[in-house]
Amino acid sequence: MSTKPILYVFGASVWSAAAELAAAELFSEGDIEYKTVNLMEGENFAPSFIKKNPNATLPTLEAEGQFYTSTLEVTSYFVKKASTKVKSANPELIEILHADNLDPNTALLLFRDDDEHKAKSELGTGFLGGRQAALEKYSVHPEAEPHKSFYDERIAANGAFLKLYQGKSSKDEFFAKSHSHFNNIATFFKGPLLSYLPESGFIGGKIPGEDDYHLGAWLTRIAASVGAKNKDDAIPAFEKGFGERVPAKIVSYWKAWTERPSWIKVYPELH
Ligand SMILES: N[C@@H](CCC(=O)N[C@@H](CS)C(=O)NCC(=O)O)C(=O)O
Ligand SMILES: *[C@@H]1O[C@H](CO)[C@@H](O)[C@H](O)[C@H]1NC(C)=O
Repeated sequence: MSTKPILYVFGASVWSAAAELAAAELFSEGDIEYKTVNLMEGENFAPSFIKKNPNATLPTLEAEGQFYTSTLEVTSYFVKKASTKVKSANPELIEILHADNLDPNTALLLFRDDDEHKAKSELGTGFLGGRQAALEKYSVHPEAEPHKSFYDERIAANGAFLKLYQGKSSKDEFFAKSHSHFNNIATFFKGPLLSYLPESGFIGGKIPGEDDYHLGAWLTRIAASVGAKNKDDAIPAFEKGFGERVPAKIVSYWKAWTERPSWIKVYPELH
């Protein structure tokens, strides 16, 4: 790459981890500059960041005077620029993994009953509260003016979710939504996912391809959201969470990823 690209990341972000896996697989330490955008503190809502990515999401890549504003755009750019050739993405699988019904961020924040609400309360109120404070702070900056509808929408949506987490609104509807989200993930995990997975190695073959960066990050977040704390307790956590023996293809895929230096680098902790 002619000039050094800047990858905007956050340690606990699932999609930023997908881009980081790609970067670690395809480039050497020092080829890319990393800048942290603290999502817990809503730094992504700074008007200066919205200028880079109008959706205010991570990952974001700044390279050769351009901004790449989604996970797929970022990983595709990396794959195109890398000297190692890897299998490019299957658009169908990418669309599935990024669809709302399997959203890994919702997987982390959902709660299906009062016990789960209680267990996630600190995480939820911390994250949503940090975002709300940032939205309110940034929305009154002079540079925020052109983005008024951006801030209004997010203040309303994030504010409603925060109220729910704080126990200030009825939780019944969210319990139901959480059940259905959890079931969508369990269903995909036990069924359709298997049709994309190889018997061994990666979708990309012996080494991860572009799909694998997305799926590796998605699967790691799902492991974390069913309670896994490290690579070794993920399979039992899936089993407990989804109530069935974990398919051999998933066991093999999990092992393949978690042995790789890239995964070990990106995941000092599961998230
Ligand atoms: N479809 C987007 C989703 C990215 C996304 O949701 N990123 C999360 C972190 S994993 C984020 O930045 N959330 C901040 C926000 O939505 O305010 C992509 O593929 O890049
Ligand atoms: C923002 O997100 C929407 C919905 O996910 C997407 O269609 C659009 O392309 C995104 N815009 C940018 C600049 O990434």
